[in-house]
Amino acid sequence: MPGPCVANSQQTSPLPYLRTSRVRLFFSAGLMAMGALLATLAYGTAQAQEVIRVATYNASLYREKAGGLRQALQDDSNQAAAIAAVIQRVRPQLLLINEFDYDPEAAQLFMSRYLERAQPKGGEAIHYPHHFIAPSNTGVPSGIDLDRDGRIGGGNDALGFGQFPGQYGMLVLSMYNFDQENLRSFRRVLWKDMPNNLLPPGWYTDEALRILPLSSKSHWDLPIRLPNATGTGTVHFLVSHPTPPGFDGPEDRNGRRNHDEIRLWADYITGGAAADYLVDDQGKRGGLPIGESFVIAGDLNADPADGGSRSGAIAQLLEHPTVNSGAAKGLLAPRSKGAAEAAARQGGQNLTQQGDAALDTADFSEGPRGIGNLRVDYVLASKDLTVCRSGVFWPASDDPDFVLVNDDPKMSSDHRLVWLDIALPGKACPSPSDVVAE
Ligand SMILES: [Ca+2]
Ligand SMILES: [Ca+2]
Ligand SMILES: [Ca+2]
Repeated sequence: MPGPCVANSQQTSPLPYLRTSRVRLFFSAGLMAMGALLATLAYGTAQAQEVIRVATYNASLYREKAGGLRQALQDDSNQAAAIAAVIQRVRPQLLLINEFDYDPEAAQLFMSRYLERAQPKGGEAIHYPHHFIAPSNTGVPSGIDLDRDGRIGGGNDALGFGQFPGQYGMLVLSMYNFDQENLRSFRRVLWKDMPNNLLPPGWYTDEALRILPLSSKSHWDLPIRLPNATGTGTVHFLVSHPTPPGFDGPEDRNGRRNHDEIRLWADYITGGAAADYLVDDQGKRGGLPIGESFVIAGDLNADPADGGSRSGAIAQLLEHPTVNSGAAKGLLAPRSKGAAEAAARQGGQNLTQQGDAALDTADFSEGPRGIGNLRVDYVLASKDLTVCRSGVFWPASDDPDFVLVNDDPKMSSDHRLVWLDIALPGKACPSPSDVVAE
């Protein structure tokens, strides 16, 4: 059942389809604590009172036609049930779902018919009082032959690759309220307006450059209000889904766009002059004020060592001076036994990769045109935030949860859920004796 709207949220929000309820926030706090306690027993979850669990999950909840996802969710979708089961096991308080077709009704259906019902192999039902969904550039016709195949139309000529407007969109679910006055989106920033961009030389016409956005889906800054000793503190949830670097030619237009989509957030968290070109869809210029806390989340389609992204693409964030280094590339970087085991079991391209297979987050093909498994899904905290634990939900083959992934993209997704536990403002991490290594 959809949560009731705060009366003025539609008017005050610069972006559509924010649903929130303060009544439910208080009501759900008790349930959340109880759910967290149960989850501690089942899955070793850290205490929700001390930490916030932030996650990203490319859930492959897209379909081939507009309305297809809604239809699939109205019928009983085994795939959606498996995705919900994973979310119920990990129980993040703040979650980005990538590849969720833009459809507010589908978002309601996914919550009410899947997350809010205990799923086979899942945990307790989980209720998110707040969610955010908004239009995506994917599938929006450009009217221009962007891929230069001599015809106008189809997914490759859309503002972002997609068969219909909103395919492969994004959905954010939250236990905490959004700061509705300060939501920002960067869906309309033009690629040509980024200084020193990597636009493929000579590929796009002037006509194309006048309309081609940088963001293939959208980039959202969702300020989340977290409880702290003095009331609330804000963490900016910076979410996106840069285009995959393949599916193009020697001009590497997608690899170049992927690099620059990642750079948008790097410039944003640098702030100052570096972000001066960024004008959000609400008309406000500039990046994140210095000193603000943030968490960057998403399938960023770039592995630090392997795959087809531009050299240094993800390093723009992993090496950024304001990003928590230990949780980005150190001992607290999210990893799993299942990923390491899958790389060895699946062999092929995985055997010649350079990166640590335990850090992989996506089970890609080892076929003739495959690239093997990669680390592409990230939750990156700002340096001022204390990261307590991290993980990737990728069960090993001797784990009963393995059926939720099963080396089969159709079982749930070709990506795995990635999470960080971050100490709430003014709180410390749970004592080391409570910490269970994932
Ligand atoms: Ca074309
Ligand atoms: Ca694979
Ligand atoms: Ca790998």
